[in-house]
Amino acid sequence: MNTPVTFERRGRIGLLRINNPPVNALSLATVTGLIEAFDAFEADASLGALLVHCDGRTFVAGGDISSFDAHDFSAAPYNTLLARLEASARPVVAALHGTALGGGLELALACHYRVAVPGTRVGVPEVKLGLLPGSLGTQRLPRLAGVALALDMMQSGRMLDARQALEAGIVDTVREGDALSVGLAYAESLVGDEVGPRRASLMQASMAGLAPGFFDKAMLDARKKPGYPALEAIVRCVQAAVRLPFAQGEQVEAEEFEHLRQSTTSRGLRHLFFAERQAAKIPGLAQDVALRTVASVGVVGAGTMGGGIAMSFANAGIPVTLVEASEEALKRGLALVRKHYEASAAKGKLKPEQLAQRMALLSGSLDYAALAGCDLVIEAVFEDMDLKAQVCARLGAVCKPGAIIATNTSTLDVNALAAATGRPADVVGLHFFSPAHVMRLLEVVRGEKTAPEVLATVMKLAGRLKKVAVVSGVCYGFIGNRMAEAYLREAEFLLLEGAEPQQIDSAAEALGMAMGPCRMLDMAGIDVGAKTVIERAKAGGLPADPSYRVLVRRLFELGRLGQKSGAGYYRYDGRKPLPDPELRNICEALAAEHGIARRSDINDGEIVERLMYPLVNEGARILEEGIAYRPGDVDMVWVAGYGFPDFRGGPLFMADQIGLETIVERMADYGIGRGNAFGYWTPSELLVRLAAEGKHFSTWRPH
Ligand code: T1G
Ligand code: NAD
Repeated sequence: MNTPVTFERRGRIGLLRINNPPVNALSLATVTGLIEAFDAFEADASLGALLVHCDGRTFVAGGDISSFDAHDFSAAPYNTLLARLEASARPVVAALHGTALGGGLELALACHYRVAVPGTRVGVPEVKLGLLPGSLGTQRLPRLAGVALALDMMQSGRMLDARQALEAGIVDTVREGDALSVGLAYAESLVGDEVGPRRASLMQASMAGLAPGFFDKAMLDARKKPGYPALEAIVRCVQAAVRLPFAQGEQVEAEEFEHLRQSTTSRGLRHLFFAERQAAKIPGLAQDVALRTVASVGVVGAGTMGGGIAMSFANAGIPVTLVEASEEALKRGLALVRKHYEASAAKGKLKPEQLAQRMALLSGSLDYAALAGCDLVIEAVFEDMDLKAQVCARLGAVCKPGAIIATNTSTLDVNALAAATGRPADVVGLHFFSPAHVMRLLEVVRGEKTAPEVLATVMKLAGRLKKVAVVSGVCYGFIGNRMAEAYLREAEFLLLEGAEPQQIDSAAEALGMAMGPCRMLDMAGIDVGAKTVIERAKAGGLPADPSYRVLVRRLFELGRLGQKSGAGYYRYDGRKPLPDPELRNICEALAAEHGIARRSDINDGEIVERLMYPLVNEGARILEEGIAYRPGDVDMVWVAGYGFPDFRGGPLFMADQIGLETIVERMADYGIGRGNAFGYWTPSELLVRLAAEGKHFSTWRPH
């Protein structure tokens, strides 16, 4: 087993070398190795300076996140080492390359000098894990880079590039070359010039140039995001850096860090950190499966989704051919794409030359033959089985051998569409989320005949599109929409029973949902929602419950299509949703029609339970059926595609915190209270078993 840290002499320089692939994370063994290496340096007085360098693709990218769950985790040994490093009477230099992040940047800040090679990025992204820098970063960074920038870096988690780090005083010089040579040369020059140590802890974190009330405003802003307590804690630590001696500031940081480390919020965000990376791994798929080239893409249908999908590829520098059914539709589609880009340019998110570049990557045609040379073709025509099967058959004939054919269907049978192409091995579902050029989630639907290399190719491609790809098996609605069905079903019943859209949405948003179910459907389009229910009814897939999602279908019949028609669950003043008494009338009529009792005692607690527990239960069914590989995949789908609060770790992680036993009990209560003729409140076998065994989704593994 390779030792993660070694120490050697390089002339007058001691070289402390870290080598813990893939990102030199600070595992326990690495910290132990660092301490031993520094002992060796201290023991050899003949050395003039110490260089801290990392092998591999990056300097230390932070503490080992997987170690933070350990109940006996402590940052103290590492922090003590950093204090010894800084106290060294001989200069200590850090040579930076790759991404020096979190505990890695804190290591560098404890050194006296920092040199970087071009391409280096530095940052303290702990806030993304619900944490704060726990190795004196909250005390040293404000002293080196100034209070305002340090606070911003810690609260945003954004990285600085080498030039910005130099301007900020975080690094002392940026030099071409490999980090080791640059570092050794710099250390040598310090020894040669007899330059002594320079300790950040002895510097002042000055408030110079900052407006009065700087911290009051920072604290007010932090409190606007109650789901992220780390933001407030960071303000308190930086205030300590300004107002208290270093050692007392260190104490404040240690207490805040430990409190956050044990918090459900941070555990949820840490869970998602690994869930996102695990989602990219497909069990049973060889690591070295040969990938197909994707250098040109075709999109059939330039509507809401087709346009956004084309933008996702153009944004990644991949040329796209859009094929439409009519000249008018093609023009409309391309004009909408240009409008989106112009809106980004107007916000300064896109330079004019970038806009021109991206539009130049897009071409349109009415002729399917224009797709013959594409490596990947994605169909995004209306959600109609017959139409899609026709389109897939044409693609099966037109696309070149080896091309991948994908469908963006939300709900239809991917295996049937694959069969329609006549080459099912080349077919996969690529379910983008609206707006496709914005939403990070990509559900990759694995058909029963999808070839391994097709799956591997699109998973890799997702990274180029900056998407989080999660694999789903074939079933109605895949992972996300299938769970959303249970969620939307209960939202509807709550409305028919007397709850108001604004009450339901504010209860969901108080939980942390980016948008409640009523506003979400109004934004996506009531027609889109209704059509999926109608299509499902046609395919005989609906429960035998005559009142099942009757409201969305009635709104569609009434032309209340949501935001785009000015009324849906709400009426709209522009984009502003306003309560609409007419909706209560519609609900009262439907409730009477279906014998549903109206109530006035529906509270937020009931709303959240009725929205979330069936959703969690459907997630459990999806796991036991093998539609999703891991609970983390289900959590990633909801966090990256449905605005589920990441600080709750996703619906299944949240369920573990609530307690599966409680969820099973509450579902039984609702089943009794509301009747369970259609099985809405029947917990899945997996949920019942885990609850009975006192287990959690987080420890569940497929057989
Ligand atoms: N701990 C453990 N594993 C880590 C890790 C970490 N800090 N960073 C990455 N990995 C694993 C990751 O799971 C994956 O594993 C592999 O490395 C490659 O990562 C005391 C408390 C560095 C920008 O938050 O942002 O320091 O899936 O796929 O896209 O104050 O990883 O291959 O098995 O993401 O090239 C602060 C987290 C920690 C940085 C590289 N640091 N990492 O991105 O590769 S808290 C962070 C990243 C801390 C101190 C506190 C990115 C990256 P596997 P990858 P990448
Ligand atoms: P849309 O109505 O906005 O666009 C569909 C486009 O397909 C239209 O422009 C139409 O002219 C074109 N078209 C129809 N027949 C065609 C043909 N034979 N050849 C070429 N083009 C043809 O619909 P949308 O919302 O973009 O949905 C498209 C697909 O994406 C559907 O399967 C839908 O379920 C799925 N989807 C939609 C959303 C969403 O939120 N809208 C999200 C995910 C997936």
